[in-house]
Amino acid sequence: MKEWLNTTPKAELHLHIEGSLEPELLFNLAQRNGIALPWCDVESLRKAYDFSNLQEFLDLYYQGADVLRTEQDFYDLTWAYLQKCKEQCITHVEPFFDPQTHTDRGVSFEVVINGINAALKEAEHQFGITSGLILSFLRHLSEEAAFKTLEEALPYQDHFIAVGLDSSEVGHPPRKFEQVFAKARSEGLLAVAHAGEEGPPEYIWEALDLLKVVRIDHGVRAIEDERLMQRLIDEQIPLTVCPLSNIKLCVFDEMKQHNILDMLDRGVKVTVNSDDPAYFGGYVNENFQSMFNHLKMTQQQAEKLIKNSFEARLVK
Ligand code: ES4
Ligand code: ZN
Repeated sequence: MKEWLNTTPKAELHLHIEGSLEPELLFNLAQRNGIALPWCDVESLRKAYDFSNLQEFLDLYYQGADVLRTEQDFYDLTWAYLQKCKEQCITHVEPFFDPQTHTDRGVSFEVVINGINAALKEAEHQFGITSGLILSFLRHLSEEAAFKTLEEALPYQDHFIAVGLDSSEVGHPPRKFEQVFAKARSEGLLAVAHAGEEGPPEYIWEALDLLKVVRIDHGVRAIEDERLMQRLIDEQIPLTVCPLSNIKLCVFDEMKQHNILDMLDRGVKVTVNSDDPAYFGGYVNENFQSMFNHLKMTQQQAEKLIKNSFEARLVK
């Protein structure tokens, strides 16, 4: 099974590039930039990756991102992820980046997007990995702040294809961002949003009806709302599910309880993704491997999940 997994072309549609920052690279970049870290070594940092909810993870994730300062840092971060893609036979990626995480601490938008974009282009050239970048707004910040970010981003529109919505979900419903998503769509961008990870099914309805997203990130709580399930099935709206992430953030207590295969068997267009692989214990193949081990996934189900990912691409 491992051999088949390692050699079958796959796509990844839910990956935060900042969440692919492995502790080793984090320490290297801190040293290169003369930044003091609160952890004494790589092992003690890894030990801190023990979360009981989304917010506990986000606090560490934003702290980790502080070592990213220069265009070269963003290039190296993205390049390391793309090397992993090559190893795991991931041939198409649609990564998120969170510009506000960087611009709010004085790193310019241009530095961030140019570093990421240069690595994506080089990987297409060297490895044939295709990609489409997604600019994600931080939902714990205001809609006005998202508007400012969009304005800054529009001159670089040829470097990204869509807008997304991430960070602390509960208390920050999609409806808070209705106007800025309308503006982004009017500029020709596609829309996706995290919804139904920790938040209720209502947030998934809002993402679809108010933000007009073409894909839902996570969406696992849709299973609590039968009418929503029927809509996802009827309209074949893709969900970018991240099984290991959901276990690490206690959305499900253990992998055995994950609902991804129940959704798949009911006809929902679910896909398998890694979310923040450096923090959650694995890339796409480790997510599939865990599903084989704990959910008794068949190869046929895995093939369908992979096919779904290619069909759910924004860049076709
Ligand atoms: C995230 Cl797992 C998750 N959920 C929401 N926002 C995020 N940003 C990075 N990872
Ligand atoms: Zn995510």
